[in-house]
Amino acid sequence: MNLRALFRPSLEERPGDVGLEFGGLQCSFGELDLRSNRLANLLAAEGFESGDRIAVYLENSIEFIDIYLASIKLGLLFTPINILYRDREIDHILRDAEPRRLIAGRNSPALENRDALVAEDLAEAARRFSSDFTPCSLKRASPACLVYTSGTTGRPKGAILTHGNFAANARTLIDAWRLAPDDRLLLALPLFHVHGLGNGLHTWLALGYRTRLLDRFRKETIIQEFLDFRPTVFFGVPTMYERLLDANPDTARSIGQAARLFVSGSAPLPARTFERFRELYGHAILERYGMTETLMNISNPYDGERRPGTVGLPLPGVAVRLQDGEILVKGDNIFAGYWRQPEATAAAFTEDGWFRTGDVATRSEDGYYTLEGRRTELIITGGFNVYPREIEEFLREQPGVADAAVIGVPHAIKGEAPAAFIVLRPGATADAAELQTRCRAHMASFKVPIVFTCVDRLPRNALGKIQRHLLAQRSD
Ligand code: MLC
Ligand code: AMP
Repeated sequence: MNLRALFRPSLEERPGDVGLEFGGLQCSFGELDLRSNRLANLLAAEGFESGDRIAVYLENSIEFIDIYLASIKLGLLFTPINILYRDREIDHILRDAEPRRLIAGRNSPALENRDALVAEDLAEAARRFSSDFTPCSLKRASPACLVYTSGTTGRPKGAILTHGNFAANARTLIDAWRLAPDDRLLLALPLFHVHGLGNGLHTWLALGYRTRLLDRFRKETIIQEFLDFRPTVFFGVPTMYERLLDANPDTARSIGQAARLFVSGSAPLPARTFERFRELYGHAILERYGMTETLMNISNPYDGERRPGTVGLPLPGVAVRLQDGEILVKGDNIFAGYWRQPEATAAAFTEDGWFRTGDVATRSEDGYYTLEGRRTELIITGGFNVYPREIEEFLREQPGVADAAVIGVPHAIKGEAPAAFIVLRPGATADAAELQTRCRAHMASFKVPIVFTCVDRLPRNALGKIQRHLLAQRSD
């Protein structure tokens, strides 16, 4: 199955139905289909051919969806870029993916000093193109997306996700979570990550359930969006659920009565948040576990016990096993490899084809998995991933800085946040505000350390590796 076939029940079979609400506008499936046909014709005229990468730096919007659907029709590798990324991070992806073009929103920082197509201009220009388009033929193994993950080596790697990967994931979730055409989805996740794209957008287009897409999650207005739209289904990261705990009890109960299912993932959901949410909203949040490279692997059951602190049981179609505590997975959901990185790809799989997730877990006697940690030093803040090394490398390039280490420290709302330890050059003085400003200018805001601590030297072991656990003790 490919994504065009997956989306056929809505785009082609229910053209007259309103499928999407966005910013006060409504859009039918037929309109979405025709808009993306026009855009596909335009992009073909721009020289795009099957197999080309199309880099997209764009907020959630109808234009985002148009480009995505056009990309599928043309057989391109859709390459989304996190819109919180700044020059350094964007340039790395552009250099690595070598897209035919970058598309960015008007007023976006990605347009500065870059030759990019402006999404709003494209939407306007596409109106002059034909709404007939003959899509290219696609196979299960055809690549659909190139999604950059924060790399252990400090630089993000592109994960190649195929049509078959995404289709398998969407169908598995639809069955496991009983998603149905008469559900209503409030989609506040960014579409540039697989959580919003693979779980949100794909199940929407597979089922044709009414979806309200938000340009982004805003803590100030999210409760009102719930009251106004009355979704039955919501997918979120734990930080979103923390924010939802601010609702007053009557409001929360009313939202809970309209809803059927709340799902959490991308970062650990604290058991306390699970309990408080249940008290307020009357729902046991269903926690699941996934990864860019694998899409969804393990999930608490829809029927049956949703056990707080665990990520549940292997999803149907996903084989899971533990090797020395590490979770290994196999299934149609597992990606095709890292873009132009055969060695990293080979290292990510065992000889008999199991993908090494790098996550460490235990399994209860009745089969529930609990994530205990990670093999690498990944920090997850608000559901966004940060590798310390990337920030450390940047800090070491700054004048006056001799050495730097970054660790994750507990944060009440974001789960974790990065904190930096700095060793200054002889004679240099520390200016935490200045370092923070420099970080802000060059990296996504969620990567900027929340505190900078000066130390005489970093604790290192005999091999020269930073002993982060010792730093963690110092930050208590
Ligand atoms: C956050 N910000 C955004 C933004 N989201 N800016 C523009 N567009 C967005 N979509 C910025 C804010 O402006 C602010 O910047 C900072 O981020 C934090 O904002 P906040 O108001 O404090 O946000 P908060 O209420 O805490 O919510 C943050 C959040 C965000 C939950 C909206 O963390 C988020 O979108 N997380 C989702 C991450 C995600 O989708 N992960 C999936 C990865 S896939 P400033 O400059 O003021 O600091 C994966 C696999 C799997 O992991 O298993 O799913
Ligand atoms: P990403 O690289 O952005 O795809 O992030 C994937 C990582 O997020 C996984 O390897 C896990 O470490 C983490 N993750 C995803 N879901 C959960 C969860 N429910 N609980 C804890 N960690 C999670």
